[in-house]
Amino acid sequence: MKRKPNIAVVGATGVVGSTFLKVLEERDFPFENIYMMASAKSAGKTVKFKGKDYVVEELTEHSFDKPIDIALFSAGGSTSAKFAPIAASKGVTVVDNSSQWRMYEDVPLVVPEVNPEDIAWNKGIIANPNCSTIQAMVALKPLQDKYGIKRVVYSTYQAVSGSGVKGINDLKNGLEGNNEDLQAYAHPIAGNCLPHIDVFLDNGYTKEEMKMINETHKILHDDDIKVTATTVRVPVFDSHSESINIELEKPFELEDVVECFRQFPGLIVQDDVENNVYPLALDAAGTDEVYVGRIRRDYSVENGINIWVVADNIRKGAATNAVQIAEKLLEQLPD
Ligand code: 3JN
Repeated sequence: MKRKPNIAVVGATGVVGSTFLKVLEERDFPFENIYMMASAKSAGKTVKFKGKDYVVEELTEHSFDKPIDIALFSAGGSTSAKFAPIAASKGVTVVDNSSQWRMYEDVPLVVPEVNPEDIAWNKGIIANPNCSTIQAMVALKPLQDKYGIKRVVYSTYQAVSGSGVKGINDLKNGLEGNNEDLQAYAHPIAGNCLPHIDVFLDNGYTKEEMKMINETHKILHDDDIKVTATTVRVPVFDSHSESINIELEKPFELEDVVECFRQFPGLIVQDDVENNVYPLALDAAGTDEVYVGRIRRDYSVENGINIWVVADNIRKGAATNAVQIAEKLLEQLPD
């Protein structure tokens, strides 16, 4: 790379936005200028980055009049709907964490370990997938490459941090015995499992479930894979866990599957059941990798395999994935 980019963080004061800053700092992301932006409500607050205080500016139609190369957005779908096209029209490449643009045909949906080649055809907006999709993709891609995938069944166990501060508050309050005044959920989350993430759709699925199904097809470039999902909120603060049942196209040896997981970037095998070793939400929290374990044959179908996949939903499931996309963009930055 020849010069350092100017970057903007949109939604800098939110749960994902503040993790953008943490991850950019940890990875020593190169930059010339960095601009912190948020809605009028949060404008004027200060955020710390690399030991310096930055005043958050209000996001407006003119925010991208100054030269900015890359903008990381995590400010919700309606903000992205309005401001990402404005930014893109001014030459900014937007990496957007919301679902707003994910299924648009001219918007790449990218997990850098899985389909980095899709970044090349962006037209100014690149979408970050849903957190539950991202970690599943990192585990499924090596299987798709080696054996082909016929069908996938997702069952998720999702942390309350996926619902932002309100979800975290509902669990904290519930653990203290206060299940009144719920902020995020229709029922108490402490001591409970809620098979209800995002809104219900006419087909009986939740929006979260349909995101996983549709995004899987787009990222793996194969609409013929049969996919179904049940997404469940559990009383865990950080990291999503997923049971994934996969029917492969070709027969396999279990040890070869484990080996192809071991070889895949960003994926760590934790599978030693004799010593009670398997991926755990508490261990994954605060890290950037995806963990896979409980790797075993599914004897109920031909060429079936069951796995357990865990990752930090705010880091790999959101901020880290977006920053990894931005790192790939650096390679294409013009002089
Ligand atoms: O609930 C979770 O664990 C993940 C939540 C994701 C989410 C929450 C509100 C709005 C999304 C998303 O990333 O799909 C959105 C959205 O942008 O639609």
